[in-house]
Amino acid sequence: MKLMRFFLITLTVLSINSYANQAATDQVKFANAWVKKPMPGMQMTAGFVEIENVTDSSLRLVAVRTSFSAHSELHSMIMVDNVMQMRQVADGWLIAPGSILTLSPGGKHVMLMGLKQNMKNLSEVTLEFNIEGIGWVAVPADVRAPKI
Ligand SMILES: [Cu+2]
Repeated sequence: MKLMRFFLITLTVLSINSYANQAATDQVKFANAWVKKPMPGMQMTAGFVEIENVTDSSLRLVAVRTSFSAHSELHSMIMVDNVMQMRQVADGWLIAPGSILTLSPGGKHVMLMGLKQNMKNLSEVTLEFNIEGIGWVAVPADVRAPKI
């Protein structure tokens, strides 16, 4: 009984410190998470995901992080003098109630920089997303070559 209580307390602390608890992750649904297999010699790549807000209020994706990249940023694409450029977004992205935020090639994406050497050998990695008011949520993502 005492041991059980110890485990429960430990679990609670862990979920507050590192990941959102199950009740919190029930507020968002993640789908189609994947990371582009980096080009040979490249230290950066991009990640994509669909995040659905299944609550009645707005949510905001504010940050991303991984254990295999030194820096991770949220990027959007904008036109500058007829040239597409990517920019880090300052305040993340709002996800309206019931809507899906889509990160996909050519559009919004997760920029992963300073990749660890072994990353190109992995077929699955973990992306962590920070949703304001919920906290960090870990999402498994396939590593795959982009469709050409
Ligand atoms: Cu980018």
